[in-house]
Amino acid sequence: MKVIHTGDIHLDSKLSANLPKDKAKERRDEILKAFVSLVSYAKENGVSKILIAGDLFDTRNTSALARNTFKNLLINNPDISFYYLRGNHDENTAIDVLDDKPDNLYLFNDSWTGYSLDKEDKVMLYGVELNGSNTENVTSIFSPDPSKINIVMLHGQDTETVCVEKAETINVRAFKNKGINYLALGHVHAYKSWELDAMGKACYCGCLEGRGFDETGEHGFVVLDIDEEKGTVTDTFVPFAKRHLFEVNVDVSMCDGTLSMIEEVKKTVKKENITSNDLVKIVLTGKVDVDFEKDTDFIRHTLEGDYYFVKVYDKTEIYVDPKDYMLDKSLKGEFVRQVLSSDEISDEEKGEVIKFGLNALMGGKTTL
Ligand SMILES: [Mn+2]
Repeated sequence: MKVIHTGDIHLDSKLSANLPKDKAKERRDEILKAFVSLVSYAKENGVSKILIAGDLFDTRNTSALARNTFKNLLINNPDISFYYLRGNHDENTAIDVLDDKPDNLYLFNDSWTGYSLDKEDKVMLYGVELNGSNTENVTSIFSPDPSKINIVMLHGQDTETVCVEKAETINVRAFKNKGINYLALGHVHAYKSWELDAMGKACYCGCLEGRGFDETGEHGFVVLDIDEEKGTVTDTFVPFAKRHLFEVNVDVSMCDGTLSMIEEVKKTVKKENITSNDLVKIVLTGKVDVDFEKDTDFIRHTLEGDYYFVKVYDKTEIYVDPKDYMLDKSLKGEFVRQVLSSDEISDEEKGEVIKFGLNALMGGKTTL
């Protein structure tokens, strides 16, 4: 039996943090298309069950397009069973399809629910939707039949992976030695798989498509090949994302202006395996002179034809050599010396303050 483990699809994500309106809409459509393609993959590859480990939708306000697409995928694929465990982003979105819930949609609630995945009851799927009050004792009361193949689905943050977003915590260690063959987890958006104990594995399937630059790397889903006779579960990650996100640091300390920065950026970016379908965030780093000429818009405009989306983020620091101003008796010298010796301005801010101050003293235009 073949089973897909997916999750964190976040249909209808706004995606407006980086992308302009038209591209955000295009990416939203691509994420929905990725889910449609996943179901086609299941059909073409003899996968009869799809486990959705939470966060199918991004917010409570889902579009009619996303809701209807999900519902029609269920109706049009009666031979595939969908097991949908709601995550912290799903809220009541599943209820939209519940009025006339298709027979092949299986849901979970805040106490343990078990489904038999095969006719002989050899393969079991268990899941519980975690919330503030049940998280503590769900593990202690859980004891599956060790003679069966046991898959457990949960959505939450394992105690060993750092994640910024708030979610229910899963003490993965407490699931050790309980006869679990595969712990299908959702919430962490990067694929991660590790040994749960001597017999089982734990795995975050990650999201289908990266959305922001905190979701770089490969994305896809996991296919479980379950041998009911031998009692084994083999898990394989299937890369599936149409586009990838890259964050590339470029040290421009040795550059002498915008044009040479572009050369340096191109040289650095070339070392990565980035295609024209991808989204790239260039982070300029290093130390540059006060009067260094740089135009990040020009860098972006030069590169943007080569990729789906380019963002240039300037993290360079301004280098000021106090020796250059030590003997300078002018107002400029006095200003630089005062800023450098100030306890009220942080070292990181000093460069910027000097840059704007000198610019103003020299009669240049200053935009804060
Ligand atoms: Mn998520």
